[in-house]
Amino acid sequence: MDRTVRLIGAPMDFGANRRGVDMGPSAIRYAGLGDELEDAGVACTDSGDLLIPRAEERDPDANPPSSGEAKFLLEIEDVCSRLSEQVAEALAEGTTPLVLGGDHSIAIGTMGGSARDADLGVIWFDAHADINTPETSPSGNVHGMPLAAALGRGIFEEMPWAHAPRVREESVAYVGLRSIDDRERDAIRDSEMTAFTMSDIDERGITDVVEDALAVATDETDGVHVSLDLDWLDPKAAPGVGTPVRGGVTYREAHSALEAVSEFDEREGGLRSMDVVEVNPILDEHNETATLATELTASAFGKRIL
Ligand code: HAR
Ligand code: MN
Ligand code: MN
Ligand code: MN
Repeated sequence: MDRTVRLIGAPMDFGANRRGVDMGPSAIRYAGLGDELEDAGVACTDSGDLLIPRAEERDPDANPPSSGEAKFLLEIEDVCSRLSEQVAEALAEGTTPLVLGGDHSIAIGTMGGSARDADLGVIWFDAHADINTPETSPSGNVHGMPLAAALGRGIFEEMPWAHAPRVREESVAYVGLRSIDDRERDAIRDSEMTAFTMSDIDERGITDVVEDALAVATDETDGVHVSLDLDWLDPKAAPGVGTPVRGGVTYREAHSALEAVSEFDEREGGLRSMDVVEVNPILDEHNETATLATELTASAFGKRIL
């Protein structure tokens, strides 16, 4: 396939509690992402990193009262608005945007840009549901909110930079959930989203689950956004993340899942954008998690053993 992937670095950690994910884009590039993608048979260009202020210079609580308890929401709005422009531009130029995080709040910008001119399905590979709103969040950390933002839930409905009207609940599928807040559980149950937990993967196997998730995300959409949070994996495979949760997918399951994404894409097309988030080099061991992020991304874009 003639595809050019455009890397966009978003070294932002405003959405997370623990510092360090701002180094994710460097660590992932250093692990050889460009070469891996070329091995996968796609061309690769790099737009470099978005310029992001240091958290030390900012006040997490400088938000207008209308934004509730979400920390650094003004900064996140600024970064995600700029990211959304770059993602839309990459697509308009015929390339596939691949955004390197950064914490998961950057996905607000990626989905916003990717859904600007298309009905967008979403596959959310994550231990967490990321469906809190500023009203429900137990932490105030926006990396626990990006799906709620894109779907325009709660006060995000009033925030055009966050709400992506062309992402519909029916087109969102979670894969691998295992850490959900009570109010998130209620939100998922009351929604049209599809959620596959780790138990579903235990019972049915990863390939079947991912096929179903792809069916959800491609039904009556123009393309799919894949959001890969590295804490989706078991911490044994991916130690370099800020919020590890035991009982995640294995190295092999993760590869199978992303290979299934690319096989589907080869058959039917539709992989429109991707982000790779929550790699924390400070907590990592010898850049293992960044290397894994790189390998999994290459699998998603078609790298095969044989
Ligand atoms: N649900 C918790 C909260 O809202 C923890 C959230 C997030 N951590 C992540 N997201 N890494 O995937 O604070
Ligand atoms: Mn997440
Ligand atoms: Mn997570
Ligand atoms: Mn909506």
